Amino acid sequence: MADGPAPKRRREEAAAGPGAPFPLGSVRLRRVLRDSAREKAAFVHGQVPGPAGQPEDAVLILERTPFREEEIEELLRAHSKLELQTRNDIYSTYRLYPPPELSEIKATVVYPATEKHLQKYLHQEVHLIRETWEDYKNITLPFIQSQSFSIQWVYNILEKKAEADRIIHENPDPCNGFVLVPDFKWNQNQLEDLYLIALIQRRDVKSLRDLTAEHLPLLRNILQEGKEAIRKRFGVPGSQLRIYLHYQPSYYHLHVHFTALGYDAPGSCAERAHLLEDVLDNLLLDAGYYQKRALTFALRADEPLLKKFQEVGRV
Ligand code: M7G
Repeated sequence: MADGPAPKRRREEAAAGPGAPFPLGSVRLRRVLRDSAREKAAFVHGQVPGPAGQPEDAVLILERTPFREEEIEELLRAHSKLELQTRNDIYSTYRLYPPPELSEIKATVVYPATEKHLQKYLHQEVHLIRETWEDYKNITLPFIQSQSFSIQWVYNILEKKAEADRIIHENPDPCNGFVLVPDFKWNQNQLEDLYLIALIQRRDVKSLRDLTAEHLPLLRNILQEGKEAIRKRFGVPGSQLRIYLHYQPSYYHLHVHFTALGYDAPGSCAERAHLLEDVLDNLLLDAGYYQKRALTFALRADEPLLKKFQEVGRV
């Protein structure tokens, strides 16, 4: 399950910027990891032939995109087929087949994918953990040091080796600076599901657990400059943004999520999201707040970290 650094070929591709598109047409479907009717998304394990012809794993996330207001009239007018399904009194339902240019599917590819990526998207039961500071030091920290997702993609953004043209705002200060980019989860076509992330320039802060009063200027910059940049670029005021950190994150390089308040973003639930303004207040009240209090998070049934907590009778 160890992920370690991204394979060399992947790093070179990423460093070189966008290369040839992933060969979606030659994917062999292995299994559907998760299929969410509510999110209108399928998470799929597929394989493509690697450089020596051997099958290599990929994760594909296929999502139906939200409607755009300016396209709705065209969608109703220019459909290629319309089938009446049922009619009852004043109610009726139809199958409407849109023309190809209005039936976009957002496809996100992780390739080559590790076993840990496959696990991340596999639907499983979840359990709540209440992690004390001692648990963090004795169980979680050694675990995340031994195995966590590669953060090469973060360094590529910070070093302008990838996504440089997507940067919305940058504060280059090595200690209190950050880069704001659209999150992979957002296709930028509509504001309803607006989603950006701020990645800090410094590389020594893994997560919420590392934060102390020393980081207040950095966090204030992210809050103020991030809100201002989003207002300027997208016209969305700070009062309509949900600005938060995840605990546990998937990637242990501190980052802050900015999502549209009206969007029920994955991971914005009470057991994972910590509002940035609350984090600031907590650190003002007590510089060592996050090295003292217990934090709650959910883990999927077969995650090795859950096993570690079970071994010492903490679950
Ligand atoms: P997280 O809290 O560490 O984990 O957030 P999560 O993925 O379980 O939410 C990391 C965020 O970075 C997520 O919102 C991802 O969608 C986003 N993300 C991940 N990758 C690999 C990339 C990337 O390469 N580029 C961009 N722009 N966003 C990414």
